[in-house]
Amino acid sequence: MGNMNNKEGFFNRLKEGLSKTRKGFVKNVDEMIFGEKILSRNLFDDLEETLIMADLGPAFTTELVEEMKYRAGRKELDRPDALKKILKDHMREILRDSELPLEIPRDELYTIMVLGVNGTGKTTTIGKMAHQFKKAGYSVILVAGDTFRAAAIEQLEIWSQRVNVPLIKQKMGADPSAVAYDAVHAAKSRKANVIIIDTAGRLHTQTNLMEELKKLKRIVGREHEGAPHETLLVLDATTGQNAISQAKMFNEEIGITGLVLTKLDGTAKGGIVVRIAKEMSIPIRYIGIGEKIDDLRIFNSEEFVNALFA
Ligand SMILES: Nc1nc2c(ncn2[C@@H]2O[C@H](COP(=O)(O)OP(=O)(O)O)[C@@H](O)[C@H]2O)c(=O)[nH]1
Ligand SMILES: [Mg+2]
Repeated sequence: MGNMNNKEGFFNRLKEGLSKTRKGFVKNVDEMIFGEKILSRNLFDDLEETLIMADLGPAFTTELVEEMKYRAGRKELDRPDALKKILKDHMREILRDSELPLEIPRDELYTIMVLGVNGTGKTTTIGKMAHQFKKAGYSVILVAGDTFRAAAIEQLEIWSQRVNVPLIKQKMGADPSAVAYDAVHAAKSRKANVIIIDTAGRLHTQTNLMEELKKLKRIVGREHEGAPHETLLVLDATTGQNAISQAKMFNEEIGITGLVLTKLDGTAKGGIVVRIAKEMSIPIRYIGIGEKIDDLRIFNSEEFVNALFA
């Protein structure tokens, strides 16, 4: 019973985190369909506009509306509310392809490098991940690879104290590769399971940042075979098209193996998750639904769609 309540509380918190998108996009869809007795051209146009507004993206939207029109033409849809089921089913189908949670082995060193533009939520996500990993019984080491600002090192240090995991750091301005080098060796001698490396995110168009990140990746790989096992890009869901451009840019330059979409609680355009799933073939590992320590969720397509339409 207690477990039941826990599960329910967990789901309710996700619902709450997605409430802006539900109140915006889902409510719009409902209002549009409600009271309509026939499937009309206008209805399809309105729906198309709503999906675009909620950032589900042109590829998904066009495909979906085309299918709806096709099925309406074949008289397979009797009432407007049949559209909502098609929308949900399509979302599920697209999102399922992007669902692939991280699998971290128990008895080997696993290295995660966290990338992203300033302010997307890298450091916060690292703190939340460290908390989850620790709860799951892994020994974690955090690495202050954003040496560009003193405040960035301090922020990660606060998380390391809060979660009670060690931090490897050097002074501000130090070479991030040198910090990561130390961390890999510390992890080996302490027999730690997981290393999470924070990085700087000043302007992604700056070539020297990309060079620095490439070097960091190379050094980590040189010091430990197969590392980094995960190159995780953190995207701010409130930034829409920018998030897509950043994903493409970082993927071309560095190679990205997983995505995190943060701040879904802060936007009515949570459809961006669908857009990213449709346009990028990189798994979405986590979603951020708030600033608190438990507000990072392993991405689960079914849960996401259910919470959105609940
Ligand atoms: N509402 C909300 N805020 C978040 C989330 N993730 C991060 N933040 C906030 O975003 C701001 C920037 O985060 P930070 O981790 O410093 O970003 P970084 O520059 O990429 O390291 C902080 O105020 C965080 O608390 C989220 O999922 N939801
Ligand atoms: Mg940071």
